Amino acid sequence: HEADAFRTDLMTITRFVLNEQSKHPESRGDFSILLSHIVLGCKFVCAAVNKAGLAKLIGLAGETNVQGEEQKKLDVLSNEVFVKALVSSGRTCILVSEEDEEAIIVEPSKRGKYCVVFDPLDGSSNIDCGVSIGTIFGIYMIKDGDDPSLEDVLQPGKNMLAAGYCMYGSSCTFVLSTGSGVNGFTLDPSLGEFILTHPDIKIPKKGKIYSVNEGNAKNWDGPTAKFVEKCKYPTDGSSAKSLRYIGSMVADVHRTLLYGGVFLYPADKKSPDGKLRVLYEVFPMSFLMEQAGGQSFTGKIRSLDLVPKKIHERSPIFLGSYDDVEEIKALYAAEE
Ligand code: AHM
Ligand code: MG
Repeated sequence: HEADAFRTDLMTITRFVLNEQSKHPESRGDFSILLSHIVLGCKFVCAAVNKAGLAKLIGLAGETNVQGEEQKKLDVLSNEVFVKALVSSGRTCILVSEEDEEAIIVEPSKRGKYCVVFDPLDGSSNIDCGVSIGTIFGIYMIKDGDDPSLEDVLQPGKNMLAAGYCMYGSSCTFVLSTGSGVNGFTLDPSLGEFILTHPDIKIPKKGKIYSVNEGNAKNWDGPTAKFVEKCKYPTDGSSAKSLRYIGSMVADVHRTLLYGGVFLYPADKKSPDGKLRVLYEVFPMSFLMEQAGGQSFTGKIRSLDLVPKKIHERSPIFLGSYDDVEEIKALYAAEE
């Protein structure tokens, strides 16, 4: 039986990626190697997050990161682990991390053809109270192999080869797309391996949940305000949506992917570009959403069509179930 097969014929993430790779005879395994280093980083962070309360790892590191936020020890640690894991893979040439103001150009002897953009530990406000946090990443391929430059990462999200996230929640879940669907893996702590538990994830076409920081409502623009009003007081006879908001993008997007609905971090009068960062938050999550059959919209265009000018650029984002995002698009179109 299928259930039995699952239990005794374990599809680890390594086996899964090697299988995918064998469909491309020209591939030399570089992507699998890169991914195994990302997975190692996630396992390390998962262990650190689980021990944080005990080990007193949490608390201020006494530094301020590039966005002027207080940096927690776990953020610093996670960033160091990912940078070292990515450089030592020998498969990367340029790295952009939320925690580093400048892009990291990998030294020539350790260079490969991949560019990785990542947020090593997202959801910083949830660290100290033990609520879900996560790592987000996106992968591009360098244009000119010998000379990595910022241009290699200042590309629209649709040029990404792969994207994913790891959620450190009630279980540790790794969600990945290499451009042919979305698959979810759960860490079996006794094996130290991610096992395929959510094959070919598809987001419901329409959802019953909306997810937004409503504390910002007084500063929203017309279409965002109208959409949220419609979620609460639908005028088409449908039932009202439920509100769920964790304040960790990975957890809010993960729930949206599995249960359907919409997650939004819109523009507001105080932050006309919203809060979330294009390269390592908006793009990877938009890539996954589209691969799962959903949509992602900036309020103006398809999110993956954005062309970032700066590595830490921000953008408003509306993502989730296809039909729900259609409604948001219609409200913005009516505004024009
Ligand atoms: P961070 O990089 O400081 O962790 O901020 C990003 C997080 C996202 O995970 C989340 O979606 C958002 O900030 C929540 O913001 P807010 O607290 O304004 O609702
Ligand atoms: Mg972040």
